[in-house]
Amino acid sequence: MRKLIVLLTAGLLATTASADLFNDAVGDLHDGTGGGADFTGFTHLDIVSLEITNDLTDINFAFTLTGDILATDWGKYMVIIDSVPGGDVAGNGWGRPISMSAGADYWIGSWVDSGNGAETYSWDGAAWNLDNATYNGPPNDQVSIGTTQFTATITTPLAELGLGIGDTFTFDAFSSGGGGGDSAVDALSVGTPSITDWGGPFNSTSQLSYTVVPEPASLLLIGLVGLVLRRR
Ligand SMILES: [Ca+2]
Ligand SMILES: [Ca+2]
Ligand SMILES: [Ca+2]
Repeated sequence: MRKLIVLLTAGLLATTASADLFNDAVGDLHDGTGGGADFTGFTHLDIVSLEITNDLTDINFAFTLTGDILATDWGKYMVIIDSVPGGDVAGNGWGRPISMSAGADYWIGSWVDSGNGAETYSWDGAAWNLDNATYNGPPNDQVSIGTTQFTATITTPLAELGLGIGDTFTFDAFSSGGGGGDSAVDALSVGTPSITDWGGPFNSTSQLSYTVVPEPASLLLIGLVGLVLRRR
């Protein structure tokens, strides 16, 4: 029994440690060659990675950037999600020139300036609706953002993205500037420049996916209960 538990625990640690970190190339911003904008000085827009984690109620999207996001104080960090059939094939919650042609269903937009903030949106089949914002009062304030010098982490309940344990969704993540028409200066799904000028556009054909897992403690408990039942 003890050996089984040890094996089970080791297996769980192995599976939970790997699948949730999505790396991007470093230095993959357009450098102005052939025209357009030179983004290479904006290292706080250069995505290094996105780490996704969840517990039984919440999901966290943690961006790591090459440059100091606090010193620059104007970066925008966004996540687009395709989790159910249908969706918006041409746009997103912020009306930016960014799309996911497979059909986007949810959008998270965040900003690391003006005291930081974040919003979540959902597509209702005809339009994008703002569901939560850090500046709203309850119950429409179910999103938060935490920052360090090189990271921005957005947290929202799974339910606010229509997700439950066991669900798998496709996603992409982006950085951008403060102009309403600014596109995906960096996209997690591609390791080469995603756009050559601020206006883009960028359409994501991302194959990145994440499965909402039970938290390790719950998994272990389920496993142990299973073992006990089997032994009986
Ligand atoms: Ca990058
Ligand atoms: Ca969809
Ligand atoms: Ca990229």
